[in-house]
Amino acid sequence: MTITITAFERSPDGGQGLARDTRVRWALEEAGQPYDVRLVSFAAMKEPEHLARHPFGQIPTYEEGDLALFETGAIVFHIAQRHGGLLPGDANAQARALSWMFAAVNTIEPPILDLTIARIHERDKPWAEARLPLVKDRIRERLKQLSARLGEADWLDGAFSAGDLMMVSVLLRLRASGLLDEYANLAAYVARGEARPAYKRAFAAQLAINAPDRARS
Ligand code: GTB
Repeated sequence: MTITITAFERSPDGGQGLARDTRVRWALEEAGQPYDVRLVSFAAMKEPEHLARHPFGQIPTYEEGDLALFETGAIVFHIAQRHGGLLPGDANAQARALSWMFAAVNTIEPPILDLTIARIHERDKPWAEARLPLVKDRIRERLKQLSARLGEADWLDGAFSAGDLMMVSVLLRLRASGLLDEYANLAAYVARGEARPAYKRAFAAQLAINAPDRARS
């Protein structure tokens, strides 16, 4: 059955792979599943046709036959359950991978999003500059804990899993801030994720849409 995902017609990041379709593409590449992409404009995302797929008018979405999904955590988990390559065989290890997926979107991603909000959406507020150190320290607190747990390991719990895919995808957004580089093992962890052939294919696919000139060179 054909899998179709949605992605930005033009991502604001110009192809840096930061929009969340990249993590879905990555999961599909790890699972060896071909997929089609329906590109949507910001205006089209708020139209009834897209809202039927995504109640919040966002990307990415996932369609397969009569199944339509939204939320990247749910989409990646669905792909991981249906196909090999993203979850361990042991039931307890699977449950732990799910914990890491939730940790990525529920514990690590919120303070990172707060930094985007502070830097971009609230930058004109009179208190924006004063708030920034607090926002960064909240991120540091989580990174310190995550760094301690990862230690010298390659991945969070044994072999690479959907938990790592989600965590690396979330941490990637921090690179420009410099915060990731304060934790050498986390920076190396993210680089390890990016070095995976499946990630490279996912990145190249979104780059071909968002910066076709760079993708060709
Ligand atoms: N919780 C949802 C999920 O995980 O699926 C969040 C989905 C989401 O935030 N989607 C964003 C969206 O559709 C795109 S990824 N935004 C449009 C809207 O809400 O109207 C967020 C994103 C966008 C752009 C960049 N960038 O350019 O750097 C990075 C991340």
